[in-house]
Amino acid sequence: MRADVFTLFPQWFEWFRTQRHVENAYALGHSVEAIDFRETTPLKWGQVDDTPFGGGAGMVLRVDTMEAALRARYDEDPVELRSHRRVIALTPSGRLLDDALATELAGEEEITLLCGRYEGFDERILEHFVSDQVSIGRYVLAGGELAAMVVLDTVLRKLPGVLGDDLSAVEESYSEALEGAPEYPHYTRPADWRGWAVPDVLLSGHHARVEEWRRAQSRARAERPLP
Ligand code: 6GU
Repeated sequence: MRADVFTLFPQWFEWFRTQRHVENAYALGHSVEAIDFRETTPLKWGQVDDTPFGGGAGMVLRVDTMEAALRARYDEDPVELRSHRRVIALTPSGRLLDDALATELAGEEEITLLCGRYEGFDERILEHFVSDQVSIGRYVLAGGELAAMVVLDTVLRKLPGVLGDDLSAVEESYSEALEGAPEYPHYTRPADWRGWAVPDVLLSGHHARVEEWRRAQSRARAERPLP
């Protein structure tokens, strides 16, 4: 996967890259590139945003700035780009990120993530340049950067070879393997701590019974109300 992230804060992604599983993804030929809107803006003094028509608080990312950034990168009219590439705007009101969407994106060779700041994007960006709007939850962040990192974190860990053990990403909370249910509980040594014992079945060495216990736990967790 090649992920391009358009942002006003490309340096934030340098930290993101230092995570073990992101480093692993790079070693396997995947990449995350952060691209600065200011470097291609057609406006003076690196201007990229402006005050909203009609008044109100905050600044809005300009459509001409966005078009220039996308054209410089892809050498194509961004109106066409979105017909053959996922161009994803991170917005608080977008499609909620879940395991199914992460799996879907992990199947793409190339994706583009657009991070807005302040009050967000000029609506014409969303209408004409973007194929998807994605949100990581119903609350507002100061910008799309952290949301983009959340999307990339969950997508990259699904790529084969990125986690130490590929099976880690198969049977986990909300995965198809667990029928969308939360994961079963895990225990490790010590087997007893202050009288808090690990369930006997996990120490039994009986693989089929362990499997059965885990499925039952996972299902029970799916049925009880969220904390
Ligand atoms: Cl994707 N962006 C912003 N700015 N805030 C958010 C979000 C995205 N998802 C939840 N809150």
